[in-house]
Formats: sequence, structure tokens, C-alpha cells
Amino acid sequence: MAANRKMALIALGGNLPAGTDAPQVTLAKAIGALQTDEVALRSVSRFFQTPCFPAGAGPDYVNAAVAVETALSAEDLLARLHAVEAQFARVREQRWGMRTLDLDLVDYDGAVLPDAAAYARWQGLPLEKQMQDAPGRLILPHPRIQDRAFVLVPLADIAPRWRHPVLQKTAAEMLAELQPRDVAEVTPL
Ligand code: A4P
Ligand code: MG
Repeated sequence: MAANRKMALIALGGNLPAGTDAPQVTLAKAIGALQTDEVALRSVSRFFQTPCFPAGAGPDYVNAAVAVETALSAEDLLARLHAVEAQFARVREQRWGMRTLDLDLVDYDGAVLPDAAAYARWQGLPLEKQMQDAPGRLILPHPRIQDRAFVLVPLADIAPRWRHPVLQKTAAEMLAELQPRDVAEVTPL
């Protein structure tokens, strides 16, 4: 791998079977498929069963997180995530809709993209707008990390001391600020 390697954190989720594969099988296969000459796996969280958000919108999810070291740019890594999603039959029908596999780029070497002001706009979006608007370009860190037990529990499993580059809180600190009830619903498989 090239000398200029970066660390990145990726969140994985799925709540529909892909063919005969249950979501946890798809996630495990996707982690395998992510690894190339330019993407080296550094750690893998446990897999967790999590209630669907929004509540009642579908079956429970399986969620996990991985840390990778990569020679790809952030944009090229996101394109790679989309290619792996496509490989596992992800069809983009509805925003926040059910899916066989969702791969989100949580963090890329602490980058804030496209810039601090645009990040702040996405992060502050009210819930009803979040459900309608999908960003046309890469936003980093992922704007919803701090809100979601299904992201923070797996993240804290592999990178509790990772610090959010804008909020300046660690994964463990953000997790501690969530409702204990929401955190308790995220259970290891
Ligand atoms: N995009 C911009 N920035 C990023 C980034 N940092 N990582 C763009 C990934 N994608 C990014 O994403 C929409 C657009 O955001 C894409 O064009 C991408 O280039 P998408 O994956 O097509 O759509 P989506 O998955 O519906 O949106 P998003 O934001 O990934 O959805 P969420 O917010 O992740 O919600 N409940 C449980 N329990 N567990 C889950 O994992 N996931 C969702 C999806 C809903 N409910 C869930 C879970
Ligand atoms: Mg996504």
C-alpha cells in the first residue's frame, strides 16, 4: 500500500436478506469484500441486533463497525463502499428504507467535509428534513453519529477513544450521552 495511508471508520447495517443470506451473513461477506490492496482491515466490532429506526419501519437491523487503513481518498473510499453495496444487491428505493446492506463512512482521518459550515448545516437538519434530503456529496464526519446508538455502540466497541473532529467528544462520551434505554436495545448477536 502507498505510504500515504489514512485511518477510516465505516458503519455497516442491514435489515433484509440478500438472496438466502441473513443480514449478519451479508455484513460478514461485505467486510471480506471491502479488503483490497488499497483497503486493509484493522478492526471489526461485534455484530449487534438493533431496533429499526424509525421505529416500526421494518425488521430489526444488524449493525457493526470496522476500522480500515487505506490509500484511497475519502471520495474513492465512498465509491468503493457503494460498489460493495451494489455487489450485495442494495437497491436505493427510499431514503432510510429497508436495505440488504448500508455502508456509511463515519470518519476519514478526522476530515471535515465539504467544510465546517456545510457540515454544520447537515448536522443541524431537523428530523423531517433529514428524511427527505440526501446529500449530493460526501459529508464528513457522518452527520448522524452522535444521535444513534446503532452507530455508537459498534463504534465504541472498536474505537472508544476516537474523537469526533467537530464535537470534540470521544465515541465513549457520545455514547454516554444517549438515553440508556436506547443503548440497552442494541444487543450483541
Ligand atoms: N453521503 C454523504 N456523506 C456520506 C457518508 N459520510 N457516508 C451520501 C455515506 N454516504 C454519504 O446515502 C445517501 C447519500 O449520502 C449518498 O448519495 C451518499 O453518497 P444512501 O446510503 O444512499 O442513503 P441512506 O442509506 O438512506 O442514507 P443514510 O444517510 O446512509 O441513511 P442512514 O442515516 O444511515 O439511515 N436503523 C437501524 N437500527 N440501523 C441502521 O443501520 N440505517 C438507516 C439508514 C435507517 N435506520 C436504521 C439504520
Ligand atoms: Mg448510507
